[in-house]
Amino acid sequence: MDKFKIIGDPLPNIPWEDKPNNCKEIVWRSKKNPIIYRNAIPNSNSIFNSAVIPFKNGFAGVFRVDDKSRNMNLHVGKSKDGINWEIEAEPIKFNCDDEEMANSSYKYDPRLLKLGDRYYVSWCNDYHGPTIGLGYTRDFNEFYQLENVFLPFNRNGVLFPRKIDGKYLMLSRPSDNGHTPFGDIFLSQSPDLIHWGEHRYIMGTTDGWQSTKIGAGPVPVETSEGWLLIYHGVLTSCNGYVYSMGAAILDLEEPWKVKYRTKPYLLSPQKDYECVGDVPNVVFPCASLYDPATARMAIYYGGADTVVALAYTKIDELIDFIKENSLKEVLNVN
Ligand code: BMA
Repeated sequence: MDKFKIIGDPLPNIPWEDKPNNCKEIVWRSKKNPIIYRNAIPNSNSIFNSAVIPFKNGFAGVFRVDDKSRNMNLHVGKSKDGINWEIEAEPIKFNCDDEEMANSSYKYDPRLLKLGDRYYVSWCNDYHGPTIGLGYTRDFNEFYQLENVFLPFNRNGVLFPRKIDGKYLMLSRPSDNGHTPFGDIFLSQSPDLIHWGEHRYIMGTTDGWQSTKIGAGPVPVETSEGWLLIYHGVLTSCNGYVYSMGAAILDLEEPWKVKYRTKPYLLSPQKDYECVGDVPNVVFPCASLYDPATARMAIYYGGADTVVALAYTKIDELIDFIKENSLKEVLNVN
């Protein structure tokens, strides 16, 4: 794969299924979907919107588990192949100096990222309303919780995989205390992962599938064309919100500048496990694995707030698709 440069460690054991011959889509679903069912552990009501990452010779993950009392919490999972997962029955207990922060009444929608020898988890954390929680682990055994990143209300906090200009970067979507009927993606910067500022607007809603709100999905992927950002977009139908998946390419050095952004969605709720569940019509991407040598990418997404599903794409073909199918009127570079 030498058309574009994709930055990242080799991942020859990435889960993969070739695109079916009759498939014309740029992103295609796993035939094994859903890969995690709602009742995969004894007390789970649902398992969805979860994050995975290469770990040792296989994979580790932080999973959103809503239990049968409908508490939302984070659980560790391990897998040899990225498809069959063993999820721990008990939620993660974070080591944390601040008791109130540690005992937040809910944690959900995790993202995962490796920086140095630490695996960072960001999630939506209750602190007098939803905001962005941040913690790390080195071994998926002991977890440490840091200060909340922002004031409430905020969701969809996603870190960048490297510093830019000496600063850590995080995407987020300021929101309200409920099922927010608005939402744009912003970026914030920090010298130390504690103090955040220099906030920049990245992009907002447009029309169709992304007309109500948008939010960052998996950790962005660095390529020679810019940062590849997969995100979710929401429209409001007569039946409620509909969550689909799209993608954008952000400027490498100034990622608040949007170079391209898909007009059509890449994946929308169409299969029964995306349309039927606790919250119908939700496709919600939270993580991706990729192999730079082959450009293969596996995207993990929640289906209908109930199950975890998997889809695939080729990064080089996806970048071409985003460029060819980009919105023109709302970009802020070129
Ligand atoms: C958002 C979050 C997500 C969820 C989505 C659809 O506000 O709660 O976890 O997938 O709504 O219900």
